[in-house]
Amino acid sequence: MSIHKLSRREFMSTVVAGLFCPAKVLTAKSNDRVSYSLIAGTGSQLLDSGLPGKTETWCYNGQVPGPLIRLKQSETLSVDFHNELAEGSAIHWHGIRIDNAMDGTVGLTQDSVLPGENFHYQFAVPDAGTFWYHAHQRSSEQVDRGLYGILIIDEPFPPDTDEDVLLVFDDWRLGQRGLIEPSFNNLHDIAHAGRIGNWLTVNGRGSETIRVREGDRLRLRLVNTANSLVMPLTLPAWDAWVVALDGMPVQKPLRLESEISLAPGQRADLIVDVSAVFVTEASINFLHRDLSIPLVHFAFAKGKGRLMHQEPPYALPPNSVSPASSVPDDSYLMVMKGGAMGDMTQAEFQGSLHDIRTLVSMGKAWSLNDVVDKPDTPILTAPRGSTQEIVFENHTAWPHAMHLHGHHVEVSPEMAGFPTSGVDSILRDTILVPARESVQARFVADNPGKWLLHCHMLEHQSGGMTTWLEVI
Ligand SMILES: [Cu+2]
Repeated sequence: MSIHKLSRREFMSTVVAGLFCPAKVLTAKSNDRVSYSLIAGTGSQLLDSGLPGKTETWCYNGQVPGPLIRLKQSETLSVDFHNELAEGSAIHWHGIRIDNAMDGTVGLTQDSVLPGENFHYQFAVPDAGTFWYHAHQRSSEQVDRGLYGILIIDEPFPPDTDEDVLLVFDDWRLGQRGLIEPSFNNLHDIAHAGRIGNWLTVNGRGSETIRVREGDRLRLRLVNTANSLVMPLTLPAWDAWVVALDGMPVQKPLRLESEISLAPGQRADLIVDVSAVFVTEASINFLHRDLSIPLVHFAFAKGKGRLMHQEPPYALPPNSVSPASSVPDDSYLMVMKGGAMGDMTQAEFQGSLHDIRTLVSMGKAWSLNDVVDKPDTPILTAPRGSTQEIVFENHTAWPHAMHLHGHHVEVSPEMAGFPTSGVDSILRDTILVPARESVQARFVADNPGKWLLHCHMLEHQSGGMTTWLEVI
């Protein structure tokens, strides 16, 4: 199913009023501890699709995205989670270098939080940046239905900007009556590009409008929460720099031309200078085949930006991530196989070898080193403090967005999509491994525990592309 706009209605300010207002979610703030309450349940929301009625969702506190959680670097986040869904769930804090017991991975770090039950998450947030949280049980359906939200960790001294703008991009597969089309985890989606939607939203609605003035310096926080859609986004022809990727500051701001691409789970923080208002229209567009779909509109307001910058922005202060050694202690080759037009003929699943036909009949289509789904034992056991290298060798006809929990990995700027940046390396928690290509990733295994490593195209994860490693 291809992406298309079902209607081209302009953003209406009245839509905002139609959104569910969150219950009082920030329950307390004391010294360095910030408390929130998140309730997973059902909701309904206007997605501006042009189809009648609201879309029924699964969500946190009645809204998609869920409540924005925001605190300062080094503070402690305390979240009372209550599950009012009809099935078990848990919350993963994507990109946070977190205490393992708080990682929210059902079946690896915690038990499922069953209907009616509670779980208390509490952890320090070591890194400033743009992160997100989402369900991590049957993620391909739970996240797609809307169980996600954004987590912003502020720097002690944030960069001097006129506006700090959050833009959360998602795609939805809607049926005729505007309801979420329920064919989750069908084999076609699993074995191809995943569940690609037919309707795009920004911040939970059909489009977003940002008021800007000439001379404004904007910080844009872009987040791709889609199940499987890689999003190439074009920006207006203003001066723009990438200052952070997946929550981690880049060594120096990377000058951006007109486009940035985000794989599922990835984030980018940009500094954009509104240098000219003679253009009557400016927008952020999603590129799909020959379509350029405007999702974010910039509306020009009178006046001048407070800053009127002439100089490029400074780099954000780095988070304290240990640099990987140039010579890794261990190197692990991860061969990725499967999917349509792939060469997987057999693989191990639940301790037995199966041929591809049998695997497909069980909804499995992908393997990592010839193993489908996470094995009983970790693929590697890393001594704490060692530098580990993983070489992702993609033998499939599809790109994969590989996400490691609990750590960020270093990749070369070429492999991160910034070949001419002049920086040594780029830190990410989710790396896009292009079809039939290889990517080397290195990291210091300094966070003890059991960590999932999986494709963040959630249908691929569900179809077998998930494994785990342990840091001891
Ligand atoms: Cu994948």
